[in-house]
Amino acid sequence: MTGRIVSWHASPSKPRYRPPAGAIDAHCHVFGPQAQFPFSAKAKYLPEDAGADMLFALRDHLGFDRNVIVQASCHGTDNAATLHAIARSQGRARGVAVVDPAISEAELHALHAGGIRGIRFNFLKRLVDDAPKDKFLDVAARLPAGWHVVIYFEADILEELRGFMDAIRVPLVIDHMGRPDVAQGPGGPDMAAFRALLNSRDDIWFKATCPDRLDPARNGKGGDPWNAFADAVAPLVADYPDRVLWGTDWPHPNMQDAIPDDGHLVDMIPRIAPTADLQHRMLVANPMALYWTD
Ligand code: 0GY
Repeated sequence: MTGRIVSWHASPSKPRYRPPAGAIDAHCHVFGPQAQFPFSAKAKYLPEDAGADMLFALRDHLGFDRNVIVQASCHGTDNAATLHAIARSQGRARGVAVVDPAISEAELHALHAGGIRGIRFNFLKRLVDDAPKDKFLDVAARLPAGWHVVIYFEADILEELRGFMDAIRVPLVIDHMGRPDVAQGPGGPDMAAFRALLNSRDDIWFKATCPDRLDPARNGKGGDPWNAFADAVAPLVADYPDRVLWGTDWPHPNMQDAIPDDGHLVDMIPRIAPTADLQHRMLVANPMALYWTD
């Protein structure tokens, strides 16, 4: 791979929407800095550095208080960059790790001490070489108390993953709602399948994230204001208000051809969560319950 990628907006706008006090960006990443935290030899993309200080400057610019940093695939199972960012946050960040399923109990507890509260299983073939379900189930059964599993998959494999997800006995958090085709509308087959998953147990949470990935019409260019995303996602937030999280997805891995303006992403919040009560649950109460109970 040659040429490191920039996938984030250089000067995101100031959002018109002001998040409530204590608001948490519950899906973001850090990249490097590479000199200190090299990328994985198996990385499928090679980004420019986007480290903790950049993330925290964006947090303040957008009016947020805290971050949940999700280990990005470009760092493989070495969580040092994520742990470093959490350590620099003065208690204002927690994280989700990606681990070798053979990880020891002692290493899991060291991650807990470093602010990790979950692990992520990534099923996107363009991001990871393999996703061994049997090994994932083994490690999911050995997590420290209070942890959860974050799963990233696309809508076309939801049914195939149902048995696997059923077998995980800790709470699940689904990245980007399992990437439904929002153009199908709120009652389309992808949203119906996702609702069936949510209805199958009461400890599955989801991130109402990524209009830029799911509804690529706008992406910082003005024009179509992500209407399909708002139409499909607002009913889901209304129906599952205690199970929804929100995040920027900064630095937007792999979005270099359609980089979203983070201010515009924040301005989507009142369109999917129109009341102060919904906003407080999605941005404060729900992520606090998952990430800051101890
Ligand atoms: C996201 C989405 C993507 C990338 C990763 O770990 C990653 O590299 O999650 C993607 O390319 O869809 O949520 O960050």
